[in-house]
Amino acid sequence: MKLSKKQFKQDFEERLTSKFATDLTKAGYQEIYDALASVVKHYYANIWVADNQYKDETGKKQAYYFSIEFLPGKMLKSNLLNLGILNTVREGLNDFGIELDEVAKIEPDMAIGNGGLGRLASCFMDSLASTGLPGNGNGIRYRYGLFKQKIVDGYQVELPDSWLNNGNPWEVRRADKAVEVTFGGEVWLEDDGKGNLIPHYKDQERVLAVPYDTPMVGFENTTVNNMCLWRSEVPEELDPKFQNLDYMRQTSMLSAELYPDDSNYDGRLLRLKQEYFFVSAGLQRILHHYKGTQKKDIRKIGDYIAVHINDTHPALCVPEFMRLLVDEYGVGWNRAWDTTLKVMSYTNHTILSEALEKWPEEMIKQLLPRIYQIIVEIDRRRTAELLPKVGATLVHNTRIIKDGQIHMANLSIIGSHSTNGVAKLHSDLLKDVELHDFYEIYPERFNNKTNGIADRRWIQIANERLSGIIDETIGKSWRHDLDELKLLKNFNNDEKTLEQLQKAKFDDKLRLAAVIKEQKGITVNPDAIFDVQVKRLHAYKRQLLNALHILKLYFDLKDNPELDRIPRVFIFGAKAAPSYHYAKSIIKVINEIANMINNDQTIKDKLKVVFMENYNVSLAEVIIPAANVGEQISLASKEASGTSNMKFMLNGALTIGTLDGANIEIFEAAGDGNNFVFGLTKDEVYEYYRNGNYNARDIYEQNPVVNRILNALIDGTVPNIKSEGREIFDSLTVYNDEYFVLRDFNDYVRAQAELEKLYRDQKAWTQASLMNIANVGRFSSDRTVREYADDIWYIKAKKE
Ligand code: 475
Repeated sequence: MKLSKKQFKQDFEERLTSKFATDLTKAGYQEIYDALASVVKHYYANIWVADNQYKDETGKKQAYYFSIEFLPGKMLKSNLLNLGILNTVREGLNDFGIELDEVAKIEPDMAIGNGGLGRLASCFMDSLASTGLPGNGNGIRYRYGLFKQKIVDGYQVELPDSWLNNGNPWEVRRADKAVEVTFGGEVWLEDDGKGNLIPHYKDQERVLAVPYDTPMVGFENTTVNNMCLWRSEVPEELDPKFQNLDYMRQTSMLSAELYPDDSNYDGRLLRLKQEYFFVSAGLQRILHHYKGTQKKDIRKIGDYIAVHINDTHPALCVPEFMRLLVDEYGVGWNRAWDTTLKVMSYTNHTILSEALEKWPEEMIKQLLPRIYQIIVEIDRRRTAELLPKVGATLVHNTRIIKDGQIHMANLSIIGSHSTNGVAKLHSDLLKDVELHDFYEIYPERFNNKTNGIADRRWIQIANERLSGIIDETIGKSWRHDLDELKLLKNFNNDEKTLEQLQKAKFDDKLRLAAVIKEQKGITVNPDAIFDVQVKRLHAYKRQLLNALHILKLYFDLKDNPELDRIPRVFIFGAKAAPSYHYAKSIIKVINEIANMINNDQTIKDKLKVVFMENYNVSLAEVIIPAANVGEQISLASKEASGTSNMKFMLNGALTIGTLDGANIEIFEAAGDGNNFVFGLTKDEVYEYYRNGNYNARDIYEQNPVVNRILNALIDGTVPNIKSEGREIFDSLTVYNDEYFVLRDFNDYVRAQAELEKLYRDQKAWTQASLMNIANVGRFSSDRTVREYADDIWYIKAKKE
């Protein structure tokens, strides 16, 4: 949009006064932030209205991304950037003596997601709008987002994240669009005399679902999509039977809290209620809108909407859509089923067995009696149809209802036309191993969509310095098309460019060093290699491998203080699920290793270890630009894709990583020699599984380095970790090291040494860094959502 500085200043001052009856001399940061957000909202409101009108009038097909988590972080700068007014506003505020970055800090992170899956959903939201694609989000407006992490005496402590305390200026409550979602009670079918079976209900519990819309503003275009988040409330007119406080409590619980677990299935009733709540509310709204604005034949709805099931949490979309079509809109079963297949698509985000969602049949029957009937019917018809075609074994292996449980992945695959993994390797594993039986039956449904990241947030906002240098070097076209970064390759031997890249990295390291000092009181050397591992804490991601290597470097220096080593700062950021005991023990151990090393005067600043508290999107925006090295060291086959790997690449960090997830595609894109690869391959891991011949104890006993490091965990060398040290020691040496940490240790040490060697040659290092940046284009989520649009959703971008 066009906006003069003068106009902005006037709008802002007026808003400050009209909203808070104050002026610039007296306003506090909260007031300044609220007034600013309100002005920004005013700026995009008209674009939003116009785009909604455009969508309604053209009746274009739209996609709806159903996700139980979103992780957008802060919105202020992102909205300013996308509106094209970031600099105008920054300068306008400067004239008033106000720093935009200080104002931006007031905004709490919107953290209604755990990790990769939620952040990916938010990258998609940004990319859909920015590529002009009509694609909307649908989720839950949790009152409390992901817990805030504190580290106390080395342990993780969880505090509530009450992010809505000061209001949320971006959202719009749409009470007029509220719908009801019902649970429990009894249902029976009666013939209506014309041969139709009509469901009748008794004693249902009713919950009001109120939508809150948050605009997703496209980058310098005219698209504004919607992220709809549902809040649960007590309906105004209630059956007296339900009018009690307990009911009120239960109802508001539905949208009270995000489940803080990542990659894990938790079979609690409340979770199932949440899943049905936002699925039912979202689909009802879509159908109302379709009937209301388009007045088209309901039987044609498959031509106008696509619904995406982001992991299995929204899998109830399949039976709920069937219920709405058949029961509420009178569509015949077969037609409804064909429509459901056409509308639905599904993404799998993990092959970890503990994440595979399944619900006891009895629970679904009690909580969602009509949905249960529909699932039974889907399963029955499918079994009858497929038995003669593919035989009993395949049918049995892929049934939705099996062993008294409803298998949500099976439901998602069977009830949709597309199942995708999130990186090539992951999608291959789905086809070849994890979902092989489904692949045999429905090969045409399987496809890959390698993840991507919203590059606007992860470089234009997070790394203005680097962005500026790139502008100076190759012009600004990359800001609209990340592939244009390829032009940087022409400067791979240009001393000035290389120097500027080094300087930018150094400044970003200074910025992070200040944050580390402030948060942890630790002084780090900006000339050291900043080596970063940030992601959820999980055994398969092997933060432990990193920690063991740090101990090795420490012992090397203790044995030989004169050793010529490039100083290193190891930086961790990770939340552990509150119920994940082992992960929390690893946090404690890393913190105590950090204490020991940081307080050892003989080590000076050759080695520092920092565990940053409360890793979240905003902290990532400071940490990742400052990284020289990104750690992507999961056990091959376990990390479906990873997305921080792409963020590091974009910011010119070199990756040390295994051949897992999207790392493989990153290594290939960046070119040989520009990253550090180590460890078992997926095939080698599977070979061990087949043969059962891995013996971690042998490595402990035979490798003196490993021996010494592991002993340090239990013999008091690392102080204050008595039970946690023992727990980890045992997991490796007694319980045979589930994630092959010891098996990959030597090769990791080798790769780390190579990394250090390259770092000594700053020119060569910076060239490798440049090659990573230059080749990152394909990891833009703009590319990813276009693939979803073309291959899965069949939606078209708006022409500007
Ligand atoms: C993968 N979350 C990453 C990322 O595709 C991948 C599961 C159950 C309950 C709550 N959260 C989850 C995940 O499974 C998850 O975040 N998976 C991650 O999805 C995006 O890049 O490799 O681990």
